[in-house]
Amino acid sequence: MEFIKYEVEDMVGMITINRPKALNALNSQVLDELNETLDSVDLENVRCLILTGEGEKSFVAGADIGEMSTLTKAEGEAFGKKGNDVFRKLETFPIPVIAAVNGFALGGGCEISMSCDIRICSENAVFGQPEVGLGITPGFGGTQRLARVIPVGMAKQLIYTARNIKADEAYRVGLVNAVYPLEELIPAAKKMAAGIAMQAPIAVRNCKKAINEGLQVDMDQAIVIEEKLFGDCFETEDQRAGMGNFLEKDKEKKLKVVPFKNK
Ligand code: DAK
Repeated sequence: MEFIKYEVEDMVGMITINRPKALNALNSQVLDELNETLDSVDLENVRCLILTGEGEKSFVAGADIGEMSTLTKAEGEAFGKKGNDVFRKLETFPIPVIAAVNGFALGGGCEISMSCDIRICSENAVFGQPEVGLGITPGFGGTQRLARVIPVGMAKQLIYTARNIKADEAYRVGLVNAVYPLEELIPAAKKMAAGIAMQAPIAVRNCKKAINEGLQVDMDQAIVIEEKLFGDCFETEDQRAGMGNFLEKDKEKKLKVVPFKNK
C-alpha cells in the first residue's frame, strides 16, 4: 500500500495514514487503502486498533482539496459516499479504535477522529471544521458526530465560525480524553490499547455495540439492546474463567488466563 501502514504488536493493530507531503489529506486512494486495511484486520487476534498520522505535524488535514476542487456533482457524491462508508466502517468496527491525533485534525481529519471510539491528542493538535469557509458543509459526518460528541451549542459555534481549536480547548470541551507531549502520544495510545486488549474480548465488543446502538434509540429500547448483549456473554470461556477465578480467589490462576480467549 502506498498511503497506509499497518502493523500488529501484542494484539493491537496500528494504522498510520502515510501521506505526510500533503499533511495526510484524504484522497480517494487513501480512503480505498484504509477500507482494504480494515477488511484485512485479523479479528481473531487483534483486539484494539490505533489510528494515527505519519509525521510530527498532522494527523489528517482534511479531505484532499486539490482532488475535490475539480469534482462534478456526481463525482462529489461518489467521493462523499466512499468517505462516509469507510468512516462508518470504523465507527461500527467490532473492536475499539483509538484515534491518536498527532497534529492537524481539520475537516475530514476531525471527522475521522470522531468515527473512532476514543480520541487522545498531542499538545500540537488542532481541531476544526473549516468547511463553511470553503463553501461546503462538513461532508463526512461532521454535522452529526461533532454535535453528539461535544455540547450541541459548542458544535454549532465551531462549525458556523469555521474556527480551529487547539488541544487544550479540545480537552476542555470533551472532544479528546487526554493531551500528551507529542513523543508520549503513541506510547500512551499503546498503553490504553493494551489495557483494552487484556480484557475479555467478547465483552469489550458487546460493550461497543451496546453503547453505539443504544445511543440511537430511546432508553426502553436501549436497555433491551444491553440485555441481549449481556446475555450473549454467558457460556463463553471468558465469562466462565473470569467469574471462576474471582470465586476461587486464585490470583496466580487469574494471571495465567489473562489475556482471555476469544470464544
Ligand atoms: N488537501 C490537499 N492538500 C493539503 C491539504 C488538504 N486538505 N492540507 C494541506 N495540504 C498540502 C498543502 O497543499 C501543501 O502541499 P505543497 O504545497 O507542499 O505541495 C502541504 O500539504 C503542506 O501544507 P501547507 O504548506 O499549507 O502547511 P502549513 O503548515 O502552512 O499549513 C494547514 C497547514 C493545515 C493549516 C494548511 O495546510 C491548511 O489549512 N490545510 C487545509 C485544511 C482544511 O481546510 N481542511 C479541510 C478540508 S475540507 C464531502 C465529504 C467530505 C468533505 C467534503 C465533502 N462530500 C460528502 C462530498 C471534507 C472536506 C474537508 O475535509
